[in-house]
Amino acid sequence: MATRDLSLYQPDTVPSARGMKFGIVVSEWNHDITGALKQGAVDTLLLHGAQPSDIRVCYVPGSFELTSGAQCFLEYTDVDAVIALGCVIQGNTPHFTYICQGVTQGLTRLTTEYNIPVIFGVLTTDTHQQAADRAGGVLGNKGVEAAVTAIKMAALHRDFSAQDPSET
Ligand code: DLZ
Repeated sequence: MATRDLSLYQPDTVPSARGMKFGIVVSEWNHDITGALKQGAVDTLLLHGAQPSDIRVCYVPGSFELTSGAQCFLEYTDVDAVIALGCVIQGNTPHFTYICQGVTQGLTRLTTEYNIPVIFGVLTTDTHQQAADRAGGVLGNKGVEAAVTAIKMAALHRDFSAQDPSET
């Protein structure tokens, strides 16, 4: 099995997150995993300059509800990006497929409808061990990757929205 930390990145390639606002929506299902993802995301946002008061976390029952939780941030707050964190583990029924399809399509729809980055930080694995490996284990922490992606996308949106159209 590969043991490369997939979350390794060059910190100096990440823009400053100072002044950016983030919403993090966390699924309670498989909470040992999603709690670790949340910790990785929060630590990473802080490391890159986000203020604790600019990071708001909310919880939803399962990954299927991540879309609705993300929509609350987009509709009722002025976040620069939303990070959706969940963990869906394959069982013996097609439930896995329906949840994964639902949340993927839901988050994709939101990010285009609101034109605000919504980051997909959902682990979709066959086993609990595979999830643990990616939630602070030997393969890194998907929450870290989601936070880095959120900062980069928020910076991209800020750059474009600050541009004078006559100068492009
Ligand atoms: C029902 C269910 C099952 C079987 N498995 C998971 C899972 O592995 N990960 C997860 O985040 N949520 C799971 N859920 C709950 C659904 O996401 C959702 O909360 C319920 O179907 C209610 O809409």
